[in-house]
Amino acid sequence: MKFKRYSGNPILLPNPAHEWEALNVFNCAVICHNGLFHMLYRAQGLHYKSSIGYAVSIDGLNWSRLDRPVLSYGGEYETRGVEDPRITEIDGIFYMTYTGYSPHGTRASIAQSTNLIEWKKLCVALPDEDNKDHALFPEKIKGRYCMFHRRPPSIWLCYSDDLIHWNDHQLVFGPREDHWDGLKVGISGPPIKTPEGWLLVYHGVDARNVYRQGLALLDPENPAHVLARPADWVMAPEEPWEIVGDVPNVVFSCATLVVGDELWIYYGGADRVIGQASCALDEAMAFLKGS
Ligand code: BMA
Repeated sequence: MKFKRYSGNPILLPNPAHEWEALNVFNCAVICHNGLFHMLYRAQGLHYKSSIGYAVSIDGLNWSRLDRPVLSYGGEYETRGVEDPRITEIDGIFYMTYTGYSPHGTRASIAQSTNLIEWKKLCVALPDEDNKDHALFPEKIKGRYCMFHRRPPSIWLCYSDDLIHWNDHQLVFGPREDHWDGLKVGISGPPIKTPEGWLLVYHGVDARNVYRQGLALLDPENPAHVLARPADWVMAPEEPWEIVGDVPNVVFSCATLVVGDELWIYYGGADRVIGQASCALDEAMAFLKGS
């Protein structure tokens, strides 16, 4: 099973008219709300500091963007940028998990919004460690908030009562030696709840630094327990703009969503542009169950 790319890819390009997004637009979150697709995307100017831009769409393929970032870097843990947004709606509030980058390293940070444009920074969720690739589950599990994160080279999760203090860390899964995901793994977009369990799209990095996308299925009650993880990937860099860009050979997603009976992802191509790809949801589930 492989993801199919939208024929009009890439769907978003750097915009030389705006300094802050002149060089690269790439890893983005996308969420459907009130009949519109909302995108929060990572943008870089020539200084390589990232901020987060906003775009809106009726069909998820043709986008209009704001002329200014909606989240900018600032504060001790993000002096070098805010990166790789992922969005989860919980009880009517939107939470953006993003990476704060500074001389301290990378920090798993959270902001919140009620309208997807005005964002308030909430906390550095894991202040004492280099961490990234974190995303909230869309609902509480056994009464607590749950969040994926990445302690290199593996995917972890943890729990919280208040979204600020996080504990009970558990390993979900790590790299598989000599595979496409042999060096590092991290989640892509937030997980999707299905009757069979949590459907997770994740990225794997191999020994040649190629970033691909894969699928996993996790226990609905205890998502640290892996129910299925097929051996093969579902998407690898193939298009010229996925192979050549700012960082070569990268398809990197921060957005997983269900649209009708399809599973959609949005992804950064070679850390320079944004693309969309999809598959039938029942094909993804059959691929997981057959593994
Ligand atoms: C990862 C993240 C992503 C990036 C990828 C490839 O570590 O920093 O933002 O897309 O590397 O460069």
